[in-house]
Amino acid sequence: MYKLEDFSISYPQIRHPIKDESVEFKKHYLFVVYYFLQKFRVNPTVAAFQTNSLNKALDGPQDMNWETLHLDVELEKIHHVSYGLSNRFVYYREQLVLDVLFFIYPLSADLIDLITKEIMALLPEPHRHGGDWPRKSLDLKKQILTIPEPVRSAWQANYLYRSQNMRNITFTATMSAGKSSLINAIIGRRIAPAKKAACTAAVNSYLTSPIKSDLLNLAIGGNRYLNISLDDAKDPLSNHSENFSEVVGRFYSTLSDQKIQLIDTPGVDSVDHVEHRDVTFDYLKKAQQDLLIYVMPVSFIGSERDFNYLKFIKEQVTYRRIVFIVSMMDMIDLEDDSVDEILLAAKKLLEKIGFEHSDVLPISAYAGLLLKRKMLNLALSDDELEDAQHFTRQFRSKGLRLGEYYPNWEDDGKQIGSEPSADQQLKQAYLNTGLLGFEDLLIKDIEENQNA
Ligand SMILES: Nc1nc2c(ncn2[C@@H]2O[C@H](COP(=O)(O)OP(=O)(O)OP(=O)(O)O)[C@@H](O)[C@H]2O)c(=O)[nH]1
Ligand SMILES: [Mg+2]
Repeated sequence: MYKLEDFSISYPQIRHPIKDESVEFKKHYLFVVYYFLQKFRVNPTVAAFQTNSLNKALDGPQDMNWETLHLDVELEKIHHVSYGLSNRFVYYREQLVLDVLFFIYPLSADLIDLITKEIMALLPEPHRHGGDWPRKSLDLKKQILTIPEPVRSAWQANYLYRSQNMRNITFTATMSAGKSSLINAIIGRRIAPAKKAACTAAVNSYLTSPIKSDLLNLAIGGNRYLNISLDDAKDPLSNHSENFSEVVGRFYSTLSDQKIQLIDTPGVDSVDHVEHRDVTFDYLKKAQQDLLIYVMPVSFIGSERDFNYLKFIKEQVTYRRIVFIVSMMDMIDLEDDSVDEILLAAKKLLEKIGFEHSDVLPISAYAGLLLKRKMLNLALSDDELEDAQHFTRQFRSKGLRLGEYYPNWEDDGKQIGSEPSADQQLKQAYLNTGLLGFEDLLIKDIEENQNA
């Protein structure tokens, strides 16, 4: 069997050297890649997915079903001089070895030699010398990769990612507290469905991918949706009746190189959907949680809803660490409230239940998402642009420097001249939403517990 995590690795979408070759040649080339992937420990379904991701970079034949092709028949064609394919294979042999090795993990020196030898054996007699150049080019331990950019960075990101243990970060709260919105802010994209009414109905995980592609892979029940756009993912993600779903895709985040999954859970106190509570309770009680993020909406600090749910967590859920987030901080009115007072009220409630000396940190996920997207030049609607402008002003006021509440806070926003430039203003406002501080806290936690 395979896990959705297996679909986190696809071929980088670079201009591939064989892109201008004939479709016939590309088909044989891809088949050889597929053949070696499934031969060397990649599950056939995953091998087909990975081969198709390479096919995308090659602009190759449409709708190929690699699993139905036979090596003997294909080799016959490759060796047949009239096809003119052998010469092309000789010419591209090094690239072919690299393409196969990209997907195989873990790679050892012996395995690199073995795969090189087997691929060379497909070539006409005088060209079978493989030698040790692949092993020498791919010294992954020392990170010496004598292959040109941008493939080199893709190799490094791929292997760094695969060498890590998967870390789980679980978000939980009462209904409409802003869990899904906070996850979207970290991802930098609105993947998790979020709205005012009870929304999240299943435990949904969002896994990082080291590959810089905007396409997503989904697993919902027994169904797989591979290489689909965010727009195409929305419907299957919002309308299914499974208790669990997984999404793999690129995060626009300082966390994007970490091997993590953000786990979104349904709000626990919907009167219309009491079953949501059971889905979350079952999930939280099933095993010890790693890092648990409890989200409290600023407008309801000290509410009975939180009191009851927090008591349940204290008594029945085990976790390595819990962090409390006060969300939707853009909604506070600085004339009536101060961040310090709000955090104090939250801490008092927590102490009553027995959560002493906890991290209680403020954030505006919505402002964080918009300002992050603006800084990264990612698309924003007209309304979002207007909100982003508003947040750039709002989050530069003295009373809303939320980033300062996070550990390891550093303000390196040096100002040139007396008036900060538009870029500096945007950056200051972004830091003040608390989102970067929160991502930083998660990274430090992951790094400190890498071997846990
Ligand atoms: N102004 C503002 N609104 C927010 C923020 N975060 C979330 N919201 C809004 O609050 C509502 C609920 O947010 P969700 O992210 O769906 O909350 P949730 O906790 O995932 O809700 P359930 O899945 O139903 O339990 C949505 O309308 C969001 O747009 C924020 O930082 N600022
Ligand atoms: Mg939700």
